[in-house]
Parts: sequence; structure tokens; C-alpha cells
Amino acid sequence: MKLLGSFTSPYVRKVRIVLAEKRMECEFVKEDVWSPESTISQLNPLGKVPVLVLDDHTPIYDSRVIVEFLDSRAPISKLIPDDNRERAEVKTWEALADGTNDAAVAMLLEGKREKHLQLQSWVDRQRAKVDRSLAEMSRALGKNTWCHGKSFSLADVTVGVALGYLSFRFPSIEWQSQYPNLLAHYNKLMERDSFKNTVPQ
Ligand SMILES: N[C@@H](CCC(=O)N[C@@H](CS)C(=O)NCC(=O)O)C(=O)O
Repeated sequence: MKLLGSFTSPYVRKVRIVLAEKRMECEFVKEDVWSPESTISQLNPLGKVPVLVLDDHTPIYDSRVIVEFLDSRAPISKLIPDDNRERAEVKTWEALADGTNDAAVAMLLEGKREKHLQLQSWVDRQRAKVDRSLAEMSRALGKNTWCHGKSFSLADVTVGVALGYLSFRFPSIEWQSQYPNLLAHYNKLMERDSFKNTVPQ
């Protein structure tokens, strides 16, 4: 298997963390999707990473499909529950965290446009999504040890990735002081090798 991606993408980091948690070997191939030389669209018509290429050359995307595939493939450290209702709850956490990343990425890309082309109302709309998502993550985590149930799951992976991405790209968003329970959770996640070894850079 080969994973195509970048070291900065939060969606790629999610997959790398899942691979590490499940102790799965996978070659990493650096792919710059913004380069004119990128051939990623031959594997994923959407032109996005991550893409997991299986040994028989079948490409799998996007990150949600990849992590579900990996989780079902190896029985150790199950990250997505089998029970239908519980699985939906964990995947709702994933949708919330991925959506936070979507909004943050949209803000980042808008900020890269020429100043006179940037639309403040668009940035504000994305920022409001980030703010509401952080509030919801904090509320739903409460004083619990894990985001879902009694053990580490994909919910924790995705929330940790989203918080890490905000710290990396938007240090001015001070979620750490606003939501001490998210900070404590993030610090706990950062003790895991899977998180430590995939810090965006
Ligand atoms: N929903 C996708 C999002 C993937 C995504 O947006 N990746 C970004 C990198 S952070 C990308 O490849 N963007 C290139 C583009 O939008 O053209 C997933 O979960 O894999």
C-alpha cells in the first residue's frame, strides 16, 4: 500500500494516525497537489489528497473511506464501533472535525488570494463554522475521558487533528484558553506516538 499526501494536510494526518494506531506499514509518497506537475488527478479526479493506493493499484479516497477501510482491515485497536448507532456517533464526531478543517482550509486559501479579491464575508462565514464547532466539541466532550464511549476512537483522532490544524495554521484562534477541556484532551492525545510523530510541518 502507498499513501499519497502532504505533511500539512489534516486529512492526510488523520490517515497517518490511524495507520500508526493500527501498526500498519504503508509507504508514504509526498504529493504537492498545488504543483502544476502533480498527477494526483489520475488517481483521484477531485485532485485531492489523501489517496491510498492498494497493492493491486486501486486508488481509495477520501480520508473517511480510507480510515474505515483500514479500521476494518486489521482487528487491533478498533477505532470505529461495529454497533450501528455507536458508529454513527463516532462518524458524526468525524464529520464535525473534518468540517472544521474544511472551514479552516477555506479561510487559509482565501487568505492566499490577492488582497483585493478576498471576501471578508466569506472568511467570517467560515470562521463562524470553526467557532461553533469548537463550542460543540467542548460541550460534547464535557468532562469525559474520551470523545466517544470508554475508549480512544476515531472521534479522538479527528478532534485531535482538527485542534492541531488550527494551532498550526491559525494560532490567533485561541481555543486553548477558551476551552480548557479541549486543551487537556489535546495534550493527552499528544502523548501518543501516533500524534507526536505526525505533527504538521
Ligand atoms: N474530504 C476530503 C478532503 C481532502 C482535501 O481537501 N485535501 C486537500 C489537502 S488539505 C487537497 O488535496 N486540496 C486540493 C484541492 O482542493 O484542489 C478528505 O477527507 O480526504
